[in-house]
Amino acid sequence: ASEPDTEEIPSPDLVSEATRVLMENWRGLYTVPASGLYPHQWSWDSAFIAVGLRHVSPRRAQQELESLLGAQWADGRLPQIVFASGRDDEYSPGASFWRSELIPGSAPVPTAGLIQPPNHAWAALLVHEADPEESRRRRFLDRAYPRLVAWHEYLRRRRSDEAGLAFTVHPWETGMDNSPAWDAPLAAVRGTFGGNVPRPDLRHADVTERPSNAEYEKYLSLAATYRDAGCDDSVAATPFRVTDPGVTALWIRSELALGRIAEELGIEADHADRAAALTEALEDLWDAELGCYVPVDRVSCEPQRFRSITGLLPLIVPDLLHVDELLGTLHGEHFRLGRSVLVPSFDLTAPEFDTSRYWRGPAWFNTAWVLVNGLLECGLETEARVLADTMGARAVESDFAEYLDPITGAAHGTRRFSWTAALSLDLHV
Ligand code: 9WN
Repeated sequence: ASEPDTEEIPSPDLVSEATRVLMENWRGLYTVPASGLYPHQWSWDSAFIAVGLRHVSPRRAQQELESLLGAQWADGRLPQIVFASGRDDEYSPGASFWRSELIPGSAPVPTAGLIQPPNHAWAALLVHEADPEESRRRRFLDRAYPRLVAWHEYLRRRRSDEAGLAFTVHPWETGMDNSPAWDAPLAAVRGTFGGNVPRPDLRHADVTERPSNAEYEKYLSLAATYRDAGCDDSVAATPFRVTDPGVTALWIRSELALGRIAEELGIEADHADRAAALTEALEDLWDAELGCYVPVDRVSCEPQRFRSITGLLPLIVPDLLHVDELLGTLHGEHFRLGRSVLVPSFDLTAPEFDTSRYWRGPAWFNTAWVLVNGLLECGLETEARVLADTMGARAVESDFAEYLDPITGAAHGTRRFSWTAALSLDLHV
């Protein structure tokens, strides 16, 4: 008798619906994270989106990254947001807050001055691999590589501490805006924005799901301080300075991808050595008692001792020292892999845990995708498949929600969210 055929057949709903979301949110050269709430191009969103878009149109996936790389600053930074013209009232802070055209060395287009996590080189490699012929024909990697190298150089030269780890100067830079891990560093920031906090986001999302006004006061005050220093890292006295394990893990994975890209281009470079040095430095963030990596506040020099999703992302780093303990934490009561919905963004047992407020507990699809890759890195193919399948099912069922209640699976945030569509698609074609 023949073996039962258990091969996963991609769900037609997922593939066609996710493609539709990506087409709806495409703006000619890039994709918005969601129409309404996020009307511009975001940095790490674009990289995640390109990873899914490569299955629909490798050329569009290349353009997605190229348009972001086209907004690179002279110092190599890739900006958190590239602003679409004529949409200044729709998102705050927008182009009229940043006035990037007044800052020497800024991009040729209006952008924010902050950055986001460096997942771009990883995405560029995946986009190339989807259609190497088209990529070579368009000289995609030849053009992207020097810009990606300059981006990593920016992190190394302008944003690294003595240990070689990059620091972020704003919660937005971590991509996990209101994680409880930023509560203490943020509480120590004295500035406020004078109570006049524009919140166009609340036209599109429930007030209980977004960061609070008090947090927004700090966010805007920090951004204004950085902007007023010309976004110059050598002079900006940044009252928020945090080293983050998730940012570091993505940097390492991207540095390794740069190594592969250099090989493809026949360029000799030391990306593997850089990745190894970063991997060693990452171990400084290990917290043995909590069983995960933790961010460190570089102002107070205090580790932020919480179990949060950022501390699990190092699973994507090859040859990690504490992989078994980290897997134990992912499976244990704090995140309950397989028993909670996707992976909660924060420790389920902690008093700060919140089922619906943004990065204080809800489960996100981008971190689930990173962890699928982490499980694969650890050789746990079955577990990776189960998480990937859950992502696909939950994405369709929630109409591609921005994030989910990790206990009930209820949809939260905006819908038809681009990276939810892109990353679920990536795991199902
Ligand atoms: C600020 C776009 C971005 C994501 C972030 C997510 C959220 C912005 C916001 O949306 O942040 O950058 O307005 O809250 O936290 O990860 O890149 O999708």
